Amino acid sequence: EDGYDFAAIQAKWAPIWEELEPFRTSDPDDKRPRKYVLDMFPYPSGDLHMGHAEVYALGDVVARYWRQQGFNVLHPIGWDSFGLPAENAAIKRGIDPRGWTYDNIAQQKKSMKLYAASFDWSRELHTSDPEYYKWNQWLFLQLYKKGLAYRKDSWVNWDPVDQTVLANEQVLPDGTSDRSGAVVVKKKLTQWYFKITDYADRLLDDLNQLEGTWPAKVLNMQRNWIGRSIGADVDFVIEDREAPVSVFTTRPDTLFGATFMVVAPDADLAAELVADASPEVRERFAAYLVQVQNSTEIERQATDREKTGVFLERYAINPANGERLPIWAADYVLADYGHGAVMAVPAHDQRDLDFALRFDLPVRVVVDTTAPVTGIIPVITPGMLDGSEELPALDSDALDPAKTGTALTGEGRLVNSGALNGLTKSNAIKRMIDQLVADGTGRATKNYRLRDWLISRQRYWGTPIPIIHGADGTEIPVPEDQLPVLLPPTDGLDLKPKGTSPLGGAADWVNVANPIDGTPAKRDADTMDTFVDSSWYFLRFLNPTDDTKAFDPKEADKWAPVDQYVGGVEHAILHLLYARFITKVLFDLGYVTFTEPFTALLNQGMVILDGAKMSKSKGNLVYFTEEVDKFGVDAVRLTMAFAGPPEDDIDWSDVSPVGSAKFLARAWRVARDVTSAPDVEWKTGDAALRRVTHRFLADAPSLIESFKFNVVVARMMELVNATRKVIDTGAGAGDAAVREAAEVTAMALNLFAPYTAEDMWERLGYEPCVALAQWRKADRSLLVAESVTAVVQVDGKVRDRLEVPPKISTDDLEALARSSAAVVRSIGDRSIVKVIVRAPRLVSIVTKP
Ligand code: ANZ
Repeated sequence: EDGYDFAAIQAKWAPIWEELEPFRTSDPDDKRPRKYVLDMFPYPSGDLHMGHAEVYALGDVVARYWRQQGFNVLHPIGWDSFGLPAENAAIKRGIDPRGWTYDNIAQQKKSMKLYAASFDWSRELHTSDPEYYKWNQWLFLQLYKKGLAYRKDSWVNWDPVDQTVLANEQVLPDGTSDRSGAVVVKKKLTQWYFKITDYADRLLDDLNQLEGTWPAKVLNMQRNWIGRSIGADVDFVIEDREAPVSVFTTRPDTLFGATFMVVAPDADLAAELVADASPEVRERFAAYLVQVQNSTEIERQATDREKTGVFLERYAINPANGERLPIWAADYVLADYGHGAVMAVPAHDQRDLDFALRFDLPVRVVVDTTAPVTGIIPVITPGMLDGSEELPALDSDALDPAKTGTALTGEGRLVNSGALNGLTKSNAIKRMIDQLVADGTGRATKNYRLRDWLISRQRYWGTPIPIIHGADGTEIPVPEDQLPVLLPPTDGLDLKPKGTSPLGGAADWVNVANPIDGTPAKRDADTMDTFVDSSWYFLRFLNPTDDTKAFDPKEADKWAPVDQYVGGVEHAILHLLYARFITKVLFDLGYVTFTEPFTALLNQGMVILDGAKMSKSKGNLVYFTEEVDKFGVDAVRLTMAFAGPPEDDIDWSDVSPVGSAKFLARAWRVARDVTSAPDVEWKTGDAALRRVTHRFLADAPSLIESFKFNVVVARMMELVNATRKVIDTGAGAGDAAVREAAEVTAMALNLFAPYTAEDMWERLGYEPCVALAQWRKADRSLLVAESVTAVVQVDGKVRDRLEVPPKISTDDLEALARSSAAVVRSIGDRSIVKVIVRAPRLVSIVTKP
């Protein structure tokens, strides 16, 4: 009874909350304003880890806070339960991925409940349930109908040993697989894509709406990923070829400086152009292509790598001046960006210059970067103006890219460029585009780094793609009333990756009658990228058991978009981009009335140990259950909040769950010691303690809203110390201010340490749940400062600062100032001619000798 026992407190309150369900958001007539707080849902691999402990502690502060501010808060949770780890575990142990997944969910759920995040468990969902993935299939069909889901052949990274497609991230810098060690090759496969590139402009422009509520870092990462370039397409006539070849350039102003053309060796164009070359060149090209296909995109774009390439024995005609330009194939040009071909301007592009110097190709300067562009000579000394010093001579060698090896990329004025001569870069770009348009040889265009989203996977544990392939090659969407297309059981299936989907081996499943004419047909055997599942899950939480629609647009109007999204920065690009894309598609289809899914985003840092990311292989794992067993849920949660700004990494070796536990015990003992009754007369209490309490009440909300959780915890520690002082050495445990402080502590501790808070709340004489108690309003009259600083000046110089009551009278303040030792000393034997008093802040004394 006497001591703080976190285990007993947890054991007492967990079942009570389970029964009361205080966080269920279900009353349709609730008139309070709404907040949708969402934490990124977990992938159920094993038990919860410390990263989960952090995100669910921090997201819960926000959810609990808005509830106490009078909002109807939706705070759901579910499981992102399709994916590779389950499948790999299943292959390794010869078990069903279902069993592995749902066992892990059961374990995580148990831990999550113990961890007491304030979730509405009635809305729990699993993306691997047919009730959920049916709607992935529905979503796919909506995109398909709009022409936003399509199939195409594309080059993928292929691991010939594991017989599987690899993501770019799985290919090591030396070109081998991080799984099997085999040299990764490129293979052309037919894959499903979502046409996210159609939304590139909107995905980029709408980021402006998120300025200030999303971390600047994430906005930048999204902008770079989309990577919009403004420029022009220029058409080059190719000798002995009917159709011209277009290139994309951001610098059409440099067209007169183009001295050769480069095409990507792995583009179809290269193969076509080389076909007429000499046998020796054809052979050289073939060998080069193999080498190129064994390198990654990152390697190909590395600037420190010696340039390689093959001359194709073909020529292009420069549309600006009719010059013949040799055409080369080189791997620094990528097949799937722009048109897979570039006009090379070595004087002004470093990659082109490196290439030109390596293969002895001409370099022609067409922008004089020493020329002033604003009409003002940039570097000038007074001596140059009066003629005593000579104007610096231009060292043309020092600027010649062919000699320095450095391309001239800066601003300047055009030279060697016919009608463009003398123009600045931006004017020359405009003039050149006008000319190209007039000649019919080019046009202004935009290009994006963003590629279409490859969504098909040749794996088992995912959502089957709802398409049937007719014998004649037609694609027939599965009629919506036949959804879901259920995953077949794993019995008899070989799940081992082999480049074709394991589902293809389920004969009963894959062979179907064509829904149109009954002829034999086959189901598409690929499954969807699990990022499809998580691209719209925030909408499914609104009515997760509705089997008639993916989500209810009326509920979406009420709740969405998500007011506060919380999760790791590792999802800064793909997940957020995909969710933003799908939201815009749903907007265009008329299902939602907003275009951005997450109004505000909080990224928490990582939990690390001794400065390093935790990982099994490094052996530096801190286990969630061990920490919770040792220190208690509340101490772990409080430690997460107290560790520092949420976006910083938390080094678990630097923080002190022991210290957190001690503070919690201290707070708890305050509630235990209170002897006054709940209906005590507040105004009678210790005035100084009341001021601390009300200042906390006034300050905490804006601190929470700006995510300064650590500061709020520090202020609570201050409050508890002040309370203890009054109990032990002041008015005592029966004082009204002590009760008030204890109640405020319990109420605020609910944000960080819900078990301790609930137990305090009960000891203070209240029914559960403290989480539903409303945030007390600060009594503003108690916030007035006790003293202000008055400045005393003598002849304009500050001579003293006095702490005075804010309501001090003019006369009293003048008297105080005149009696200040520092003032008396500075006046000396001079006489005072004037005293100006502006109570309570200023006294100004003017003297004369
Ligand atoms: C001529 C030129 C002259 C260029 C100059 C740049 C500077 P961003 O900004 O990334 O869009 N390029 C075009 N397609 C390419 C491809 N498939 N692979 C590699 N490089 C490609 O870059 C656009 C520039 O990258 C284009 O402008 C083109 O080189 C090159 F002084 O054209 B530029």
